[in-house]
Amino acid sequence: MASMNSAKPKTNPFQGSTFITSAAKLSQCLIDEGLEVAFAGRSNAGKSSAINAIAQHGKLAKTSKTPGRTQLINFFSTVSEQQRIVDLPGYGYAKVPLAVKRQWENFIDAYLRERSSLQGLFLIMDIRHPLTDFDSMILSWSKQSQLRVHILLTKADKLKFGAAKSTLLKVQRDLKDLDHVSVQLFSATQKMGLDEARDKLSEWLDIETD
Ligand SMILES: Nc1nc2c(ncn2[C@@H]2O[C@H](COP(=O)(O)OP(=O)(O)OP(=O)(O)O)[C@@H](O)[C@H]2O)c(=O)[nH]1
Ligand SMILES: [Mg+2]
Repeated sequence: MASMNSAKPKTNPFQGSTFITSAAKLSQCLIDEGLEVAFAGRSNAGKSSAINAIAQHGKLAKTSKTPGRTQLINFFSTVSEQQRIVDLPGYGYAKVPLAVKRQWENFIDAYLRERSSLQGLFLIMDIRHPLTDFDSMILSWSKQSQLRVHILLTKADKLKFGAAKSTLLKVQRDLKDLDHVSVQLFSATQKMGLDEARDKLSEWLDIETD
């Protein structure tokens, strides 16, 4: 019998992910077929970096030190164009003109409400600022809409491990009554939590893993 120690490293089903298209309004989105998981969160939280880390592709989704960089909804194909990851523009970035901000936010709202292929949300939070008002709003909306949410507490490398772990426990405690929500630690730079995030995405996108 093969020993446990001989287990090969897991293969990454997201490694071949490619950009498909961007949309600035709902009518420009891809046909609403197949399965999608969208990455949502405050501006600058680390959504695009998380997608790149999961796909092991540094430049798949554009990242930036300047908040508000992702202004369009970007669609990525994973193992097929029917199993997609979607990078949403960040919520709540104050420095864009109010009219532009409203326009993005209406667009994200419409996408979240109307998209039938949406299987669940990856909600990205900077571990140093978890559960902002925006995050709480998304969580209560997702409960009403019966949409699953998986939270990545990202930039975990910015805290000592003990502090990161206690933030994880606190967030889990705060959300213990929400059974549609799960939470994990993550760091795009330290490649922490990748297997756990990939397993959840694979489950939601119906991708076979080894
Ligand atoms: N230390 C550290 N920095 C990170 C991590 N993830 C993202 N960053 C940094 O945080 C900044 C924002 O990252 P993005 O991935 O562009 O954030 P975003 O949520 O896509 O931002 P918007 O598209 O503007 O909403 C960049 O400077 C990243 O390098 C992480 O895990 N650790
Ligand atoms: Mg982004």
